[in-house]
Amino acid sequence: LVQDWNTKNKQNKDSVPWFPQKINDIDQFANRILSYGAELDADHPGFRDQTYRERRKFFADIAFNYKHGDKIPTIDYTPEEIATWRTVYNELTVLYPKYACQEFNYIFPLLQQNCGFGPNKIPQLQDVSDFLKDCTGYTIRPVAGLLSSRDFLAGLAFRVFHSTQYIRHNSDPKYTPEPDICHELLGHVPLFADVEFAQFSQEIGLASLGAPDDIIEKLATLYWFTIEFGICQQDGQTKAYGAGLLSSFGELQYALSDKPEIVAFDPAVTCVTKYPITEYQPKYFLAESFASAKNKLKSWAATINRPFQIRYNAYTQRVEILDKV
Ligand code: NLE
Ligand code: FE2
Repeated sequence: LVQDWNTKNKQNKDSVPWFPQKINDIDQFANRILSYGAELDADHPGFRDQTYRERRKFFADIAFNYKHGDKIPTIDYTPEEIATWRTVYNELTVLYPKYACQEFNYIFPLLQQNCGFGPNKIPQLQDVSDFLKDCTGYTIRPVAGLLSSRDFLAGLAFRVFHSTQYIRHNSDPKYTPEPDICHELLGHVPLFADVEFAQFSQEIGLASLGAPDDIIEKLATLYWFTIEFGICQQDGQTKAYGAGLLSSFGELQYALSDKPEIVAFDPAVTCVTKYPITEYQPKYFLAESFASAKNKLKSWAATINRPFQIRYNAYTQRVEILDKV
């Protein structure tokens, strides 16, 4: 019998923040959106575009009503939305052979063959979720906008990836500060199909469960400089594996030019580095290899001190909490 550790350990109630223990607990927090949900800020490129704002509201409602186990609704993307996708897709796919890491380039054709990736159609999240589930057990949940770091990372513990379903405003296809369907599908999805990367991402998620705020911030920063903006050496060349780079044809070229500062990836240093979220990164962390980034992060995560241990049970889709003695 699985006990609810959150209520059982009353003495820890104040010191250990609530966290999901089974996969459908995610329903309880997936609607806590920080920004960029249905309401767009005044500096957002779509702020003055009433049609775009209404469309964003439509997508936000789908995400708000979504419950674990539901099929993700199929979207009839408009010709304008498909045109934006086509621009992003065509610009990026010519860059990938030179700029993307090998793992990414290995998986990309599989997405073209199995999930309808191509310039003329925006792939449907449910199809992509089914594909990922088959590859690594990852599934997708639609989300209306940015979640808190704590909530977003908790999803990864269950191999659940929160994905936006709307597309960026057509006025600036080469870069958007907020995630959109191009970012999720072209940036994140390919590597979530990689067995080791999937495991690496889940480990960040498991490390975050019940962690204090300062650790969450460090994990979120590490996530930012690896899964979002990581670069690595491969065969003597610098390649991108971060999703924020792989979905922005502006930043992808900039990141691998001689303009930004490049420093060696070191979790202890990286985790306390500040970063901007609405412009190209001034600094990237370079891993000796993709595998090295994963190993270093794993070793760093192992140093986090928690009053309990956590292990994921994939049969029950629950986390098991083991008291330390
Ligand atoms: N800047 C990225 C893009 O344009 O695709 C999105 C980053 C989301 C964190
Ligand atoms: Fe992202």
